[in-house]
Amino acid sequence: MSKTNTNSSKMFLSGVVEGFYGRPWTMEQRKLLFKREQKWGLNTYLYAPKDDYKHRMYWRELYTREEEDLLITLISAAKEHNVEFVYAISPGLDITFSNPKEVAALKKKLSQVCEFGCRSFALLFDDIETEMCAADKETFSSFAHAQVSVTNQVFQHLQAPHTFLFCPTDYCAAFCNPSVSQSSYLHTVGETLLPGIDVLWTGPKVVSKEISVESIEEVTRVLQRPPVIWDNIHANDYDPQRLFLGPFKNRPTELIPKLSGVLTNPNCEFEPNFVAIHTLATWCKSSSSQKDVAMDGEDQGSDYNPQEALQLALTDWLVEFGVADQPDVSRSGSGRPKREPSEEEPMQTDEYVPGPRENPLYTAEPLTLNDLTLLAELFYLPYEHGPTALAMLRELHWLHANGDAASFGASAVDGGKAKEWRERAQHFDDMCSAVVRMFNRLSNAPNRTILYDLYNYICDIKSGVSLARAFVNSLGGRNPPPSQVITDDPEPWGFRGGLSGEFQRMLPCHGNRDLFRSPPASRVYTIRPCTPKDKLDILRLSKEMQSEALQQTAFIGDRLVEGQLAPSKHCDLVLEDDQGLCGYAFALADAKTAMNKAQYPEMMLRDFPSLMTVQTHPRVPDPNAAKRLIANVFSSLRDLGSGGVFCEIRSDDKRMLDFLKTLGMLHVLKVDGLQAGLVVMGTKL
Ligand code: GDL
Repeated sequence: MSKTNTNSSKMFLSGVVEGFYGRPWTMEQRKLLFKREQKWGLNTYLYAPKDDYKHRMYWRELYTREEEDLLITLISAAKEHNVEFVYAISPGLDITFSNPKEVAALKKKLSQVCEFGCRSFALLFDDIETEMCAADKETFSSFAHAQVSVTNQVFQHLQAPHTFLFCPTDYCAAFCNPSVSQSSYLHTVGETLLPGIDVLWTGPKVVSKEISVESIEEVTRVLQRPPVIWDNIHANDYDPQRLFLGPFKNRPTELIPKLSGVLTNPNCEFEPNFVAIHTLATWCKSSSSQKDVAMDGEDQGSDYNPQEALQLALTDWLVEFGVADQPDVSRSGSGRPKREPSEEEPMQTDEYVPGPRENPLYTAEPLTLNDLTLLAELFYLPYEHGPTALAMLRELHWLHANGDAASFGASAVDGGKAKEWRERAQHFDDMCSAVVRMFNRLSNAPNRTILYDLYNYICDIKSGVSLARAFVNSLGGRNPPPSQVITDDPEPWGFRGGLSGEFQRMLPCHGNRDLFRSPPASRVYTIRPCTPKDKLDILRLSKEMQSEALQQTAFIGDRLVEGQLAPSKHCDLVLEDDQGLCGYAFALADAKTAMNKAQYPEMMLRDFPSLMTVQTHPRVPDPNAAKRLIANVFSSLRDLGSGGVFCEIRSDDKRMLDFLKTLGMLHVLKVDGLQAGLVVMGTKL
């Protein structure tokens, strides 16, 4: 694709930046990328693998003869496919900008790559210390001046490279101090970087949810040139559990004539980038960009539709899954044996043919477009789950919050609720089955290379979904399969995530980010330890929330609120808003210490040894405030070694029951022999 841009006659750069941390792609993968880029109309590849030794850490080192051969082959492969190979170097970790020897080393390295046939270059200063060394401070008035000085010298040394890119240290709006328009760093870059050099920009953030036309106009003014977008929308190097298979999205195509290019820095795994790159290509080809050039910017709207672009990409990807391959048999195992039966000589092969009363041979079900759509929806975009994933989360949340309806049934109203619960549980189960089916078909797909790149992720989601399904079954009174039961001595997949998972679970807000469900909080709340001065306010809130009738039964939790029992360490928190105290949560790590008789069954206390009492005033509309309060207490209980916690609720305290169910952090426990008028809700920690 060679598209002109309204600002200059330069080619609009479109394609891929291999700019992520971790294992770089192989030469073969890069060649396949060039082939695909050409087929889809993309024109640029920026070579910038962060963890390649000679790109960043040992940037001064020249390439050996063997490396030279590999790079020459790669650069000419790009040329064969009409893809501009841009060689990037990241000297920022340790370069002394003011030392001429350092600048000479940089020039020498790039000259070497020039000899390999490369005509386009980039200097990257992302992700480095912003403090200059003493020697540089003596020479340059600012970090921007230091970077620009070296970049301009290198640019001139290379004598009119096709493309030359500069990645600033402040490469997104969030990094600019105090703002894009007032950033002295960006102003220096804009004013002093030579006009032939383009600047890379990731948008409002490192991983930008949206990139608006206004934001690009603003940065263009400061940089005095339209930027080339380095798009991290599909990058997954920051989280080993995430993969992004959703479409290129939330970048209006009206941006195209206002940019110098867009390069996507996608997932670390090569094969799953089929969607990221295919949909970017569709975006670049969309009519709004063509029209803008052809029709004098007349706004006719865009014909880019992310959903349609995704379907186009998945349709093409499905074909790839069907292509049998044998990825490096010597290293990674055996290829799939051919099993086409021959009618003429059936007995001359070594193939096993089952007898009449033996097991039939296993035949793999073919993967479908629906399977791939489901896969993409489960691994969608950084700020958005796909529609099916969202529906599964919503259903699970509802089934959990209304878990007690599963055992209703006496009255007509209850019966209706129970019916709804069972129907929705069945629907949830069906959605889980579809995930497992998709996993099985993917595992049997002939293309093992794609499968192996996806395997860890699909295995992880299958296990996550299976656990959720077992949980819903147990809420509904159906037994989960034995392997999924959460016991005192679980298998390692019952406590997922390793040490990092442990850390996450201990952080107060883990699991309550509600990134995809709740609107952002509109008021400011404080959660702090309770002090003796809070006592009256706590009692007032507690009394206000309970009617006279409700106060007749005395619970352990009441003794915590009234101060007759001391809460465990760090398990006494209050919630405050601008009007004062509006909530509290107290807990006892070992509830047994407060019991003078066998008030609760031993079985229950083994699983849920701790007790919590919680209250928030109805003037707090944001459930997240209460969630955070409770999550903090859970975290302290975990620190004290507790594996579970329960709350006592009066069965006629509908407000509290509804409130706790809405939070979705506790579920009603079915406990035999509870005193009348008491409901207990609990959760494992
Ligand atoms: C970054 C890094 C990039 C990394 C990405 C996502 C730029 C300019 N640099 O900040 O190498 O892959 O985040 O983690 O984006």
